[in-house]
Amino acid sequence: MLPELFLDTSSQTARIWEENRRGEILDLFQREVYGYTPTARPKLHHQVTRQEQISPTVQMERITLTVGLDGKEASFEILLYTPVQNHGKLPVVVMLNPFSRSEALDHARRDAQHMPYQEITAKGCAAVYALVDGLAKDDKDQYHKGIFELFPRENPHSWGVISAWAWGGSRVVDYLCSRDIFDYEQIAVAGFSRGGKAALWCAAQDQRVSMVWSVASGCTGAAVTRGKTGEHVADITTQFPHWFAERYKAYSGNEEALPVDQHLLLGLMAPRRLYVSSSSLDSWADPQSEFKSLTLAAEAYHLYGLEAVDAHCSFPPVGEQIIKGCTGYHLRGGEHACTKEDWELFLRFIHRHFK
Ligand code: GTR
Repeated sequence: MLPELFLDTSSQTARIWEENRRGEILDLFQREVYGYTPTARPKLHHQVTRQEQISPTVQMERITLTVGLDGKEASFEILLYTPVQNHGKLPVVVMLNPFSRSEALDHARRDAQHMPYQEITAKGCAAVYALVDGLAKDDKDQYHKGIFELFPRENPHSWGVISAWAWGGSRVVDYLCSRDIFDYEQIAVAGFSRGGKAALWCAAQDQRVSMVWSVASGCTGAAVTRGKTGEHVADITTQFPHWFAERYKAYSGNEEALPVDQHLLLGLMAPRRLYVSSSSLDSWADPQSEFKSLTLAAEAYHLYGLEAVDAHCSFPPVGEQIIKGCTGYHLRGGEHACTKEDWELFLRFIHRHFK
């Protein structure tokens, strides 16, 4: 049995959702799954380390974002791509990239499957490639350097590395909101795989994010945990003990006891825009369970009288995109990856919703 959006069926309104239930669900995800995000707001500084026009149409800035608290600091880099010709405020797509720095930069150099800035800027948007592993390395023995020196893990409900990357996404939003070239109402956050988990968790907590895209985020990302194929809580917490609150391990082989499931995480996006995509051969992530989660999240959108991909939509064939109201989905043919085809389909969704 999946947990319900509301415990009390007689009180299902957008007001009660916003004032009450939404916060309860968010708290459960913090306490039991991702851990509590620190509430202190350290000072954020930025330094532009490089600025160049990298093509006839694209300007690139390399920026270091640094946070400081009690004499300690942690930094990460972002690559910001803007169209050379730009009229008016720019919508932005932020891609959280938690993979190792050289791998991430290599992707960027190859015109990145992970961040095709030419195509994004050609659509009149800015693109940000956020190298959030600067805050916390994806390594169970090394992760505690960086942001965890400012905010250590102290108890079984303390934050883990997925939360730290998500927190980095919010610091990127802070930075964007300090520059008047961006449209603060049109900020999308995206991520692939472990980055997709972080993107969803960032958007769930930070309502300045107006659109989220998770690519093949799978277990503890978009996919409902109960009944999914492939990766389970036991696998993910054993292989990546640093990703979540320590408490999450208690649900290994005991998923039914979780007070939440991932469709509720997707529901936390309502009434904002939500896009999920999967790869057809990715049984570890489980496309069917990602799609199911999205259709169940529709209930939160319906509270606002908004349309969303719901139980009336069937699981699409490979290559087909479904967009219904505020949410969308596609299933790309192939392996676990984030490809140009994924971006093309997502850019259609952006085009529909951003100016
Ligand atoms: C796998 C992990 C998945 C997914 C993936 C990735 O090893 O089990 O949950 O995050 O890595 O990030 O590529």
